[in-house]
Amino acid sequence: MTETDFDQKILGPTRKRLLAAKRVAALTGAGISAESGVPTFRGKDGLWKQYRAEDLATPQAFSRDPDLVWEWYNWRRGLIAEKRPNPGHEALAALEKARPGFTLITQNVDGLHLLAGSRNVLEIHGSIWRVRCVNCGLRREDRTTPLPAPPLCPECQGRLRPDVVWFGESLDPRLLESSFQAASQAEVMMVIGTSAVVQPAASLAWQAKKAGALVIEINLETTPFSNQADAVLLGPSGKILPALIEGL
Ligand code: BJW
Ligand code: ZN
Repeated sequence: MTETDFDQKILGPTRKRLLAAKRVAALTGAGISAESGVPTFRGKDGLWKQYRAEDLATPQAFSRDPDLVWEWYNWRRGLIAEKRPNPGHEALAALEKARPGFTLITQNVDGLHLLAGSRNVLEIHGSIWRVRCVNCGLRREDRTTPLPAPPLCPECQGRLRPDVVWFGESLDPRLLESSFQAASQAEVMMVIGTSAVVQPAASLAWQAKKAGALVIEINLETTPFSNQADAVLLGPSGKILPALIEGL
């Protein structure tokens, strides 16, 4: 199939529905940042192939060895600091400008959606650019890279941790509530660059489908959600998203 065929036969009908919808939502995962050079978690070159989540992304790991956890987060902060949003992030920022009823739910902690100009962003797994005190709860942005490991709270000298959601931890109930609301009310839901295996984030895709949205999945490969999607667009999000919003 030529690129024009793909555009007309595959994207055409989906684009029409997307452009006609007033309430649109998107759930993004690590795949949307892959073309910016940010490593994904699963798959052949994913972080979990090289590192054990149990050693680095659980509250138990942080209690056991905060220096090790901070070493890993400092490495990732240094890597992400140099990355720029790609055309996939930019297309979603443009969609928000054209459709004020657009909600972007992201599992990503890299901040690249905000850097691309998206404003209505629910960062449900937190942000790698914020720190939080395990003792007094102080939370603030800190882009110093690297941070001294382990950094201490300026208010109470307690230990600071990355303000991200680790396995076994609850997501912020307000963010989760807003996300389920957006998924339930969306006429069109896009599920982009996520393996759709981590809960409760993945269930947002199922929720949108259950509530009657047209669900468009964009991924390099199929996922456990694909057979529920109304359209599965296989390819890089940095190419598909700009094509999808053309004519906005
Ligand atoms: C492209 C592309 C391109 C590539 N274009 N596409 C058993 C059953 C059900 C649930 C559980 C269970 N056992 C435990 C749980 C709960 C657990 C869970 O879901 N585990 C599953 C893995 C089984 N969930 C939790 O613990 C959550 N909390 C919770 O449930 O609280 C209640 C509770 C409390 C106590 C006990 C039990 C429940 C919290 C989850 C937190 C996840 N945290 C992380 C780390 C964040 C911080 C950090 O970054 O450091 O979040 S893990 C990691 O996975 C990260 C991601 O946000 C998340 C999702 O990954 P994502 O984004 O989907 O990335 P990948 O790499 O998986 O996929 C990339 C995709 O992109 C692939 O499909 C590629 O094909 C595609 N792609 N290039 C388009 N160019
Ligand atoms: Zn403190």
